[in-house]
Amino acid sequence: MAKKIVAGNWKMNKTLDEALILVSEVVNMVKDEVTGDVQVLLFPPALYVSTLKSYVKDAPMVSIGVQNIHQKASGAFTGEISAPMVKSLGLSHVLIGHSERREYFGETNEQLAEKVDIALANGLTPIFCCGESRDLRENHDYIGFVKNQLTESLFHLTAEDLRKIVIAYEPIWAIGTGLTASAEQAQEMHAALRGHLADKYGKELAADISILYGGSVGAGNAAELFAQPDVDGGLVGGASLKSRDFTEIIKAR
Ligand code: G2H
Repeated sequence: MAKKIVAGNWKMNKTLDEALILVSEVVNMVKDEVTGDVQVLLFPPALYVSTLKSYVKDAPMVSIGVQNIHQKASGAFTGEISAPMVKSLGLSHVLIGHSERREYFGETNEQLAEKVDIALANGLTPIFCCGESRDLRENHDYIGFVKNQLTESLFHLTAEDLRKIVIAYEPIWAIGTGLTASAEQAQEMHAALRGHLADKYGKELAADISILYGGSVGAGNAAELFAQPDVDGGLVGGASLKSRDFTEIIKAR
């Protein structure tokens, strides 16, 4: 059975003071209002993770991660952060292959396979992001395209390692646009991806992989999306910057 996860991707938003207010509010609301089995992940800007980590220590449901890592362990890569650095902070999760990284920083499936490997080698859980553009959705084999993202970046893994991956399906046309995939569109892709995992790794393992939906998830649409049988939670951008909205989304899982 796949674990329920709601993750907040803060992207490049919030000053430190604003981040401290947001994390405090989220932790308090989660402690007061969220019951049951759900993992809450926060992905603030990397500059803040050490500070923010101490704010979540009393909320076992909440963990902090980073939005990206470099594929090498160390070296002359100005401005980058590595998996061993993230591990050394005691953090557990990393976003890999968000569409904004793919689009603005030219990250390829091959490079993302290396990032997945170094994350796993350092005990980090990759949240592997995938998804198609609007053109692909309207004119091409969009399901085949997203399946191929998994094939090229994940299918070299052993079953034991694949089990440690979380997948986030984020149709690019729905990211930050206010357009959300309908619950049916999300379910169609999630079921196809789970089937793709099952073909390679077996049904049982595929059923245990959390597949999150991302793309304009909000307090108003989360419940319907999360009610789909193959949607195991969400990766939330804009709405994760508002503590009340984010908490309502967590409660909807
Ligand atoms: C997709 C999502 C979070 P938003 O990028 O990763 O952002 O919810 O703002 O569409």
